Amino acid sequence: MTVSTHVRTCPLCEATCGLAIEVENGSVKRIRGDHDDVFSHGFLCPKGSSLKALDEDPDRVRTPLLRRPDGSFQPTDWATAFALIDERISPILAEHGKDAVGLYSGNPWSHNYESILYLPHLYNAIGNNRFAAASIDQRPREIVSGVLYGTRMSLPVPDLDRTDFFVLIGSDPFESNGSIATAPDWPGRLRSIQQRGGRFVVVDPRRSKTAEAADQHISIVPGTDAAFLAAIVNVLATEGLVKLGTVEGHIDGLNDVFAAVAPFTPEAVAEWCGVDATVTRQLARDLAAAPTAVIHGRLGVCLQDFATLSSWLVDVVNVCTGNLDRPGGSMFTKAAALAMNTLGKPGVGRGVDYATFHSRVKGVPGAYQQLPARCMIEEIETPGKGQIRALITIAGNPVLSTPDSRRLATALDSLEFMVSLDLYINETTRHADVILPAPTALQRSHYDLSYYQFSIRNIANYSPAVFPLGRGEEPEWRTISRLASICRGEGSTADLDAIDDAVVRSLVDHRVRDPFSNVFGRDSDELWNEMRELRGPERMLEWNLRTGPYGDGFGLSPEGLTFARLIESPHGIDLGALQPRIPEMLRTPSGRIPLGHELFVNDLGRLLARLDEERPALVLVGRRHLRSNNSWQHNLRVLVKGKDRCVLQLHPDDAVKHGLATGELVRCTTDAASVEVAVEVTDSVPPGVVSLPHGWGHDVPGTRLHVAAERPGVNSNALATNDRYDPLSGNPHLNGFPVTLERPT
Ligand SMILES: Nc1nc2c(c(=O)[nH]1)N[C@H]1C(S)=C(S)[C@@H](COP(=O)(O)OP(=O)(O)OC[C@H]3O[C@@H](n4cnc5c(=O)[nH]c(N)nc54)[C@H](O)[C@@H]3O)O[C@H]1N2
Ligand SMILES: Nc1nc2c(c(=O)[nH]1)N[C@H]1C(S)=C(S)[C@@H](COP(=O)(O)OP(=O)(O)OC[C@H]3O[C@@H](n4cnc5c(=O)[nH]c(N)nc54)[C@H](O)[C@@H]3O)O[C@H]1N2
Ligand code: SF4
Ligand SMILES: [Mo]
Repeated sequence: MTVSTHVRTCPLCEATCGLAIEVENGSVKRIRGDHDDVFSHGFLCPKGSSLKALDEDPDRVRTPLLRRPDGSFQPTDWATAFALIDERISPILAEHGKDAVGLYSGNPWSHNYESILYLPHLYNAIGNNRFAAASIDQRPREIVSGVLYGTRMSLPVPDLDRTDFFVLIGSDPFESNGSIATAPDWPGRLRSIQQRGGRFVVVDPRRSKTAEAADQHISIVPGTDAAFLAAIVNVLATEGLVKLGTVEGHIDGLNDVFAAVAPFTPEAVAEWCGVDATVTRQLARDLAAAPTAVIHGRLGVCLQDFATLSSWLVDVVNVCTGNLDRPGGSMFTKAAALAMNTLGKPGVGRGVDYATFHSRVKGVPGAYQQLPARCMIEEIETPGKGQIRALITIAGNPVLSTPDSRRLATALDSLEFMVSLDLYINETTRHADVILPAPTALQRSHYDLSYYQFSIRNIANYSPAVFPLGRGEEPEWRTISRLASICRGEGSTADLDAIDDAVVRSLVDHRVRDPFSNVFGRDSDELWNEMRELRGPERMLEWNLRTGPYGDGFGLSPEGLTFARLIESPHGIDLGALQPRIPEMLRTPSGRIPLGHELFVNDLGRLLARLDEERPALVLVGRRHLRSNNSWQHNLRVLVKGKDRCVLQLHPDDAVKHGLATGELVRCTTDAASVEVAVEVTDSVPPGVVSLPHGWGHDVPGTRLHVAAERPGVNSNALATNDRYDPLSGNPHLNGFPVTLERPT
């Protein structure tokens, strides 16, 4: 009997916990937290150990599949699958142009460095119809960061371990393990704030698990956060509490901000937000008085009408209280690899790609080479030049995760061709003509390229694959590279290794000519030769680490980071606590922070006009559960066992009003759809608000999800209409939209 222990970073959520995976005779015996991990010190949640069940799930797709006319799927080999994709996609591109092929990439894409490094190949091979889960998630935050700081991933993170006062708005890390602030063990870190004499406050319509643990819970009316935050800025300005601290000399337009928030007194917005003016005033004063403080906004503020405005106001509050870029406040990570805010000339840049192109049908602004995911429906449905005729999905399940899902499902059926790269035949991939399998996390190496960009400490950690790929299995980077090659018109058999060599070689040639790089002026042949042992994503990682801010610069700083050093450090390398980085990290054209940018200031006018509008009697918000992960881990019995999680929570007053009791079915209706769902009566939601988690509704025919289908739940996004969205980001209102309830007949 051979038992070995492998350590690996968990790729399932943003927390990046270290896992210790015991393998016996070629299969996983158990998975525990890695006590030696430099960041997580042994912490893990129930999802971490579910990687075993995922790897062993008999429903998983293991070979390429072709859809038969009756909707069932037939296994095939890779060469046949790629030849068919070429045969179907190439004529569409030739006849209708690059926009005719759309692409949707989902959340697990961002947890997989292979996909992150190779998706750009596919991006460059198609047109504007590129969509991603970011635009049903953090896109508003990315737009704010792009405009204020000059790069998409300059996302300020709360310095959790050093702050004295933490305000969390629209996030429930006791369930989600935190977001845009990568840190294992959020619950422990939040308790530590209290143990060292600090406080944390949660602003959330629901009394979430996190709110229950907080020193104060402010229950806000869904969708009104922008007005609440504007009122905080108003108090800071009018009570003379503004102090900018170290960023003082770098901010532009502050007076424009103060003028624009003048009408938003706590008294003026109290009724709209459902928050007593004294509470708002006190919070503003507490933020100003605390030795260090930070406010952090997440998903609850990103999936609503004023998502971009709210995300901007979060930064305005942090700036005005002197907490931007100081320890204990809101800081910028300096990631070891691929951090845009470490490349090029420090302190100034070209700005970002926002609103430089718009969607064809509705003219919604694009950002970062992508259009909002909500546009996908109308771009498939609407005839004309630029219509999407073929779609590629990679690691995404938009039929459960984007609004008006039933309409999207119909639109997918109207496509001329669809191909999906995924682990399962699910609600989305069942529409595909070809499904290509992806290896599981245990079968690939890992470096958390995305989440180390906004980690609360600077961390670098590489994990090799636990299991090798089996015969007939392809690494995800090669599959993506092959799809890109087909879309570039190179057929289905091009030499991917030669393409990869050419791409990396051109990166090297380019960087040695960059005067701000640590390899400026070097001989590119020499650098190229030093990487000769590596290929694919590992070589890309080596390149980015060595030329990154902690890199060895190919011998320039012998103590610096290399791929080999990561191999020698299986539990990770802690590069230290966050350090102040302004102005060095700025990449805005002006080299300053345009805080009073008209994009945001003007949107306060739109908000002001809204304050007099009548509000719907009942609105729906989402929630997450610790043992669930968006739409896709519901086929793992170890996670879904126990009581049903997809239930509609409603307040006792609303239950009485509608004559409903826990366990009874209710019909929940919007202008998009009606669903019937079991009710849970609870005062954790306020009157006028119901809560239903997303990612359920596993009862559609043609999927292969046997466990999930036993307790399918309902699809909350079938209820969301595609027409309600934040005009600045295109993010849909998946929280806070109106619903009506009735007893089913
Ligand atoms: N109402 C409502 N809707 C929401 C949200 C909400 O809070 N409320 N949250 C939004 C958010 S934050 C997000 S990020 C999106 C998520 O939206 P999506 O990314 O579209 O959905 P997921 O459920 O994450 O689906 C992931 C898919 O990737 C597959 N997969 C898993 N691992 C891999 C892999 O390694 N390789 C490949 N190729 N495939 C893999 C899974 O089988 C699944 O099909 O949902 C959004 N939708
Ligand atoms: N267990 C688990 N963990 C996950 C995921 C998962 O599905 N399950 N998904 C992962 C992903 S993709 C992401 S992006 C992160 C998200 O992580 P978080 O940002 O923590 O998201 P949620 O847990 O959905 O918490 C959002 C909170 O916003 C509240 N809310 C709703 N509407 C409003 C509003 O109008 N204003 C305010 N202030 N609050 C509102 C909701 O009640 C909810 O408590 O979690 C990640 N981690
Ligand atoms: S908290 Fe996130 S990263 Fe940590 S074990 Fe759970 S799913 Fe994995
Ligand atoms: Mo997300």
